[in-house]
Amino acid sequence: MTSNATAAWRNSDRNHHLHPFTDNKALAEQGVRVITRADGVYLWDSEGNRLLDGMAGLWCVNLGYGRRELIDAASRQLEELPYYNTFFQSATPPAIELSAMLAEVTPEGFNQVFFANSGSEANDTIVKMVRYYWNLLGKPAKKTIISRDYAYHGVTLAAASLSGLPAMHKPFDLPLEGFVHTAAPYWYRYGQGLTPEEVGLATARALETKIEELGADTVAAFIGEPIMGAGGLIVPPDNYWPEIQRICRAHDILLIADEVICGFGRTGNWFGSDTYGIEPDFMTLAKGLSSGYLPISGVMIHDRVAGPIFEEGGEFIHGFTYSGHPVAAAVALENIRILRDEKIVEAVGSDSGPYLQARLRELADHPLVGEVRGIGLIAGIELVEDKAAHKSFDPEGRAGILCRDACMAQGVIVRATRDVIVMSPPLIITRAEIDELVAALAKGLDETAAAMGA
Ligand code: PXG
Repeated sequence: MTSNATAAWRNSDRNHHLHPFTDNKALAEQGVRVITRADGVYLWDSEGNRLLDGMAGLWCVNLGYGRRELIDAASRQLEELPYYNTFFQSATPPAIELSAMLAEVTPEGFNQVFFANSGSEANDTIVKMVRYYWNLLGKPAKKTIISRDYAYHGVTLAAASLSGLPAMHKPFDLPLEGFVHTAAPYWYRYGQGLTPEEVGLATARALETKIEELGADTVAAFIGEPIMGAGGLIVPPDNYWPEIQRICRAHDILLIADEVICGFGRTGNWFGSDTYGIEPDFMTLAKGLSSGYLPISGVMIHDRVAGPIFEEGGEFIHGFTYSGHPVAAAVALENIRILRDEKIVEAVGSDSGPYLQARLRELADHPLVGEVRGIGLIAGIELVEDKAAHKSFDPEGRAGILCRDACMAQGVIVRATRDVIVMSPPLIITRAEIDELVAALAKGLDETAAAMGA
């Protein structure tokens, strides 16, 4: 039975609310799910259903829901000083303390941060900083930024241009000029008959070929997620990032690690760059920076590139009203303290991460499962029509949605991207909760196989 409150919410939502990444006409017919409260790894909807949140919201609620210290940090800061900006030669204590804390927890050589409010804004900021940097160095011809097919870097004009998903480009006349894409290190899709290392090397070398085609004197930067998230949980072979690193250095091209999903413990280290040995010039931070409790993002600027920007740039004519918002910064600061003091990242690396990965690999023999991949608390299961041939379903997407919906019917939220089922649960998930997630997946896979006639 749908309650009166739920019916009224559905009606208002249908009439007034345009949802992101949603077929709004189809949603209006179906009626929205209203999430009303949460605790730990669980959400409750307005009908009283309990849902295990296997996605940590949208890859962001790293500490889980209802952490008292985060709530208190926000309320204390709201009372003390709810807003002041970081323009006008001003700053607030939380913004200052957070910048020092970030210099401490990010890899060696990252000592400066620029604050924004979303991953998209941070990536947009990096695009401007890259142009600013090469203009300052007297190399204004270095403009093109190379990204990858399947990349997700956000939705503003520049961030969507960096993204490598055709559906994000076509309706909006993107990508903008100066944004090009190269192959992703997608072994399962490209690697029939090849080892992961062969695909790692070949896809990294594809970047070098692209640079040589364009001319290194016109290429400004390369951007990548350490593990690609929204594009289908693409885990790079171990030799991929070292080769990318070598190529960027050899051609004097800046390297940007988009840590929006991988940052703050997801892969079992503080950053995906630690896991894969990447030494970027810029890092994009968002999502797990505040466990999603309030919007805040950051651009970390390495000492290698900070010099010209600080010393020679003059006025940096860029910034948002809410850059370094004191309440969001206070929550982020407390969030990082908890991650550090409770050794949560270490636990993902040594306990919950390996446990999730091992349990998921028990599903690898299922007739629908082409590949189980992931590290730490990020994972993907690629569903295929023919395991031996690595053959995807055609058209793609139906198996993923069936499996996602079958999990949802059991009270477990996972996400389907194409036919890849992806997971990124809160980092505080217990072994028992992981068992609940995996049990739902096992049943969801069986139901999907039956529905697909496999
Ligand atoms: N970089 C990466 C790697 C992301 O995953 C962004 C940048 C943009 O962040 P904002 O805060 O502007 O959304 C993201 C965001 C999905 C999904 O369906 C993924 C994201 C956002 C919304 C949906 O998996 N990632």
